[in-house]
Amino acid sequence: MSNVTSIPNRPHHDAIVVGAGFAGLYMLHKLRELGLSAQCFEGGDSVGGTWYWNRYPGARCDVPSLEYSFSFSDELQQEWEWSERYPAQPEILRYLDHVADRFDLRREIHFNTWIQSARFDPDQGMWIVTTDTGETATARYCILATGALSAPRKPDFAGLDDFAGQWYHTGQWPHQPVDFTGQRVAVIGTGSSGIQVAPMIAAEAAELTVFQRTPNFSIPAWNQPLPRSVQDEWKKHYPRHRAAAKASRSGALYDYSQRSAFDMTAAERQAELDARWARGGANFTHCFNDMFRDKAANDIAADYVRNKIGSIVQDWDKAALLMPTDHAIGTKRICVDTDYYAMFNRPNVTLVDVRATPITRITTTGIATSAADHAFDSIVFATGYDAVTGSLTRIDIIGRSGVGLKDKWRDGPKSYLGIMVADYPNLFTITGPGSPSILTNVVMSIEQHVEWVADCLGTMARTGADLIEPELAAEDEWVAHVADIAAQTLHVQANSWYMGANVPGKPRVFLPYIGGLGTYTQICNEIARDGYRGFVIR
Ligand code: NA7
Repeated sequence: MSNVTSIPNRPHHDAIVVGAGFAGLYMLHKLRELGLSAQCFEGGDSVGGTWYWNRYPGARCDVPSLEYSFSFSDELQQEWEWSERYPAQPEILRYLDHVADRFDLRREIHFNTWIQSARFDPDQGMWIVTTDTGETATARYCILATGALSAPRKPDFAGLDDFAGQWYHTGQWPHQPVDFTGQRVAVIGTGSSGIQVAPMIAAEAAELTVFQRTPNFSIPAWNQPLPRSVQDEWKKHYPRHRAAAKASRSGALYDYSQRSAFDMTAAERQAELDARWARGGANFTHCFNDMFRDKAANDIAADYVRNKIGSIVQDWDKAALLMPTDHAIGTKRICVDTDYYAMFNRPNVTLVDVRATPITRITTTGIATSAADHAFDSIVFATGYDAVTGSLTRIDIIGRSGVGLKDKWRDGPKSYLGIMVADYPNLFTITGPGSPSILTNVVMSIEQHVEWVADCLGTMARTGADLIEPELAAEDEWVAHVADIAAQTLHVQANSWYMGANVPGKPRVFLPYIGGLGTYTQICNEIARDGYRGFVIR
């Protein structure tokens, strides 16, 4: 890619792709199939996206390996061997490296390069992007494959610069292994990342202190080596399994109960919950079909998990602190763990309730709360992400009328189908806000989006069109629909990152589409079949 100082009359590329994780890699592959030239920009020095950055000990996907993988190439899904029920970060990264090599995608990726701005030039009908390395590139289409959980929330604690020890964010973990042996370590945050990293550190460090503001519900993973027979069976029936996953709510073959909690006897409910706990994983939250609409049904499952916490954690005060009571189970992202609750039985693990005694500052020697000073050698921030929108709004994106996307989204993201934004022609967001994205097995959602975008670009090429943009009315209608269906669930009552509640000042809007991947896919396909209803194509 050469530096472009003056903008040529025609685009340098047909498409610019931002990000080389699951979404960017598949997008590049599809663009090549369409015969379109593409340049991908990636901030890391290799592919992987979220799985490139999240290298913390214990990082593991909570969707089973056989499902959290591409389905677009049968050769790929047949040849790749998964080793565990749930894939650990290094294995996912190896898989994505393999995908990049197998489909020869690296030659179109510009690594170590962050996109700083993207501006649509209405006169030339092209996107002009600038990078942190001072380059400019132009393209007809700009495709943001920037990830939903890829903008880490920078720890905003006073005094951090004064800390004499080492500190880490789970989402920006060093490439070299970190040795906590003999150290006093703090973990701040008890979402999925904190719950995964803490038991690993507890096993290594002299002392671990977990700073918890809000307890989360966590279900055991019961992770294990993947039996040969299971892998073979899946590979034999992949087409059937994939079709079922794509038509499902979550893009994964969970066992969705068809029964209301109140159509079951107490004994049946207990048996259902026992079976789901024994099986482990996120499937637990699909135990009743009214789980997310009826608080009383949800309470039954939540009580079950609270009782489990009480039975695992020996110290009653700790157990009580670990029991979530402020939200319905599953309305904040459910966590899936290995030995998280049992870890609190170790003599070297302490739990600090920072809801009762907030962190006031980081000191040179550790962490000060309103109640005490704690000394540490290392601090691990597992404090999460500016989810779904953060990776988009940190780029200065300017549309046709000169309005920044950040300004347009001041009161919450507005997008048609989570794919395109009115006034931002030829700009596509893969798994953007208003699409099922993070509520699903995101690889299936990514494939659906990439294929829809590729079909759209193919149609445009065939018909000689070179500009597509959603109508404002279609966008408004979609945004209202996304909000309406979310309002029918308990999810909107939780202070979750789904709601933007974890980022101070972020508007409280339920970010993903909760109608399910299968339904969403049907809607997208109908819209395309209707001549891209709600879009203007020129
Ligand atoms: P999450 O789920 O957003 O968790 C972040 C945690 O950090 C959560 O427990 C927060 O408490 C806590 N937090 C954030 N800021 C603070 C401050 N200032 N003080 C104390 N505690 C704080 O992020 P994860 O990385 O764990 O997981 C993100 C997703 O990645 C996950 O859901 C999976 O989909 C994969 P809070 O709940 O806000 O009180």
